[in-house]
Amino acid sequence: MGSQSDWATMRHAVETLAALEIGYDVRIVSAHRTPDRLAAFAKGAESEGFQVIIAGAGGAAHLPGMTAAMTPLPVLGVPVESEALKGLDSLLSIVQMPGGVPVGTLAIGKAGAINAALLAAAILALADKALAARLADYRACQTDNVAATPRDGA
Ligand code: RP5
Repeated sequence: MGSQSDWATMRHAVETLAALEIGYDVRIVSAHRTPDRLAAFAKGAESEGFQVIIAGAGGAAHLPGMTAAMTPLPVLGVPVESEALKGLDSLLSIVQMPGGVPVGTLAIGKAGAINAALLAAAILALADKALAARLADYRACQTDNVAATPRDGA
């Protein structure tokens, strides 16, 4: 993520990865404040053993796109909700990549963070049957937890 301030959103991605027993590593890497750290991370991610990168950032959110420019790994971008523009700035910064350098862009905020983890899980599950089974369980559990009728105070 681009900043400590993104953690309140990005922790939802981490919690989802943990629930699915997927190994992860969490780092603050700012495209603007720590550009050298970004280049070192993105260029070395594949050889470090990463398989999918989830990059969350807000405002002028260049982290996902710059990461994608420097790695062959799939990059999933999470637009963090910004105070000034409610994350629309983040979304547009991340989603509108030029053809040739893709970032899989998720929804703004918590839903996007959760879905980035689930999408990463789906990618990894293509080559991991045990993970595919855990992901299927997660989805089934989610379905079971949707009540047929609403309750007061729920
Ligand atoms: C972006 O700027 C970060 O991803 C964060 O969402 C935003 C604001 O950062 P802080 O000023 O809160 O550190 O680079």
